Amino acid sequence: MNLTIVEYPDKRLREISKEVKAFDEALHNLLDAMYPKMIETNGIGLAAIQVAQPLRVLILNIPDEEGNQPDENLLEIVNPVIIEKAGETTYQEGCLSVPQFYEDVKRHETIKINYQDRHGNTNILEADGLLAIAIQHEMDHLEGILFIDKLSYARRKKFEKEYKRLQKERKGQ
Ligand code: QAP
Ligand code: CO
Repeated sequence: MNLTIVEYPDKRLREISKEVKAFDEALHNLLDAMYPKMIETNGIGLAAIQVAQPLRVLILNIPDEEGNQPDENLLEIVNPVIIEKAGETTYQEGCLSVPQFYEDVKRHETIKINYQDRHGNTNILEADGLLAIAIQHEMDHLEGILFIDKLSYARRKKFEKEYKRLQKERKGQ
């Protein structure tokens, strides 16, 4: 499976992803292809819609204290639902689909989610810190929401201007 990252302003990023009902080889092939793509593009989180697959699937591998992302820290999350949330935290976010732009976004500080693994087994996960932020960011993708949608009007305008400049620079390369 050869995947490419879909980048803003591609409209496919606005699709609402569909619940996974078949925990089959096709799902496993997708997950198996998403992981190397995320690592090779220096990502810590990736939703399936970012590789043009509108399914409620996301993966995460939050770097450890040394900045490493060992394979055993990979989290595969299917059909997630937030069942509890508390607190507030701000973090300077980025996104593989919005390259080279970073801005502060407000999120819940801790969350509890219900989700399924690649085999359809149900799990509960309590998260805080960067993991909680990353899960919320990736779950937004399932609804067609990007972190830039959460910026103030002024910051969004600043983004649009800066992003156009960055795109021109990248084309010129
Ligand atoms: C989502 O983001 C996230 O602009 C994952 O040039 C963001 O992996 C979770 C990336 C913030 C928690 C906090 C972005 C790579 C990677 C770029 C990413 C870029 C190269 C973003
Ligand atoms: Co993203």
